[in-house]
Amino acid sequence: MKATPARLHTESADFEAAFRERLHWSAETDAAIEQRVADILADVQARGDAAVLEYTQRFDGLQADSVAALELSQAELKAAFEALPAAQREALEAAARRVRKYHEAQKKASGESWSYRDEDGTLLGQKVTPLDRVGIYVPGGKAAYPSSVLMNAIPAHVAGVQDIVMVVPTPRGEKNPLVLAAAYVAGVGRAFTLGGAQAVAALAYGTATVPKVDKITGPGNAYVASAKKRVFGTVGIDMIAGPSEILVLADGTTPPDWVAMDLFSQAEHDELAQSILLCPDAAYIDAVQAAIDRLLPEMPRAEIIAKSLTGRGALILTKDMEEACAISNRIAPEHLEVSSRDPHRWEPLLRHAGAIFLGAYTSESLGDYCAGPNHVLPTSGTARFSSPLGVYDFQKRSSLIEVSEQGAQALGRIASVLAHGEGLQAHARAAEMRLK
Ligand code: HSO
Ligand code: ZN
Repeated sequence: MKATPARLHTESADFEAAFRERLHWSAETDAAIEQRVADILADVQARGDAAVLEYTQRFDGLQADSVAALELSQAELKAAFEALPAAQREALEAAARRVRKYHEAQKKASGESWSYRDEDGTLLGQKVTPLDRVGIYVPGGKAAYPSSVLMNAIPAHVAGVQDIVMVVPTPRGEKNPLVLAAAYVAGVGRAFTLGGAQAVAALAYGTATVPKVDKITGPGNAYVASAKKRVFGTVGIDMIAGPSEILVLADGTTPPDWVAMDLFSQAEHDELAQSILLCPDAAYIDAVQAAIDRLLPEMPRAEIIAKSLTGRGALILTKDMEEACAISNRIAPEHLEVSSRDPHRWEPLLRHAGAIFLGAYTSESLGDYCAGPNHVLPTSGTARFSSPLGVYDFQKRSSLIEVSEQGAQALGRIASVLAHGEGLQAHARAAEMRLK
């Protein structure tokens, strides 16, 4: 089996066309899926638990007498944690500690209320409050990631969310012990073995058993993504994530094997994942391709990696590191590794990326599990306008305004003029009545 990413050279005449062709990504929606999801949402909204139970039996082959019987108790989550091998228990706890510490710092830096007073005593500010209740969707099936349980639940917990409700599809009732254990470690309050559009519907509308939440976060398949889009507005959602991506910006000083394995690490997620290398050194690009050829046969997921690298991967030769940074900004990757001896020289040039990993030792994989920052990141170029999942996704802000008697004089005159300009008499008089 061969993994042959496209070889591109910025100086060649067809670079622009080849580059655009490689980068092109359409999150095309399948009309049949859209229709089925719309039907499921309407059905759950109308019939509640009964509909949820039927879909769970039909799609997950999971039989139960009631939705209540599909709830996992705290005791079961705890038991799953306690039954793990010590190494897994300790790794989960160590990861959780680091993720918690990072998000606590994030809350301190940008998630606290603030206010100031004008000279006339008027108080203005912003009050930050956590959401009351959030739903976390955890995929089951081929991509069941305990680390994602931590990455969703911990920031919610740090934000101060009281009720964290997890749903996880559990085909034929086969539970993933690490997922249950991660839920325990992360402080998930309630958990249900439900999945698909029916689980999203249950969280968005509420049923007799599943509590209605204020926001739903977490990745899922095409049905889940479509359901999240449709319930947006009834509840909040985090983002619609596409396949994973990594871009390595290399100056040629990192061992090529390290870079090859980092490219593999995202490619192994999904045949549609995208791994790209940008480098000004042609010999180094050859060395990375040689490492790919040598290491691929060792990989259990070689087939997925080969499809991803050959179908969507690219090794791009640039004029220099400056040009590599400029191209990286055009791509706005989910994960950006600056594999350089001098990463801080390039970091100021990098503007669009979900997460930036500096230096040869900062494998993206460490960020996926335990460095501390969130691994739920904007994909498909959306890092141009959006941010990692964070404490702020589980908070909201209210403006605070307290106008003093003196402040009402100055503000009243301004408001009155503008209100008359808009032809809104009641507005004008409300302001004028408070003038002395
Ligand atoms: N790289 C994935 C997250 C993940 N990796 C979970 C391993 N487990 C998306 O950022
Ligand atoms: Zn990953």
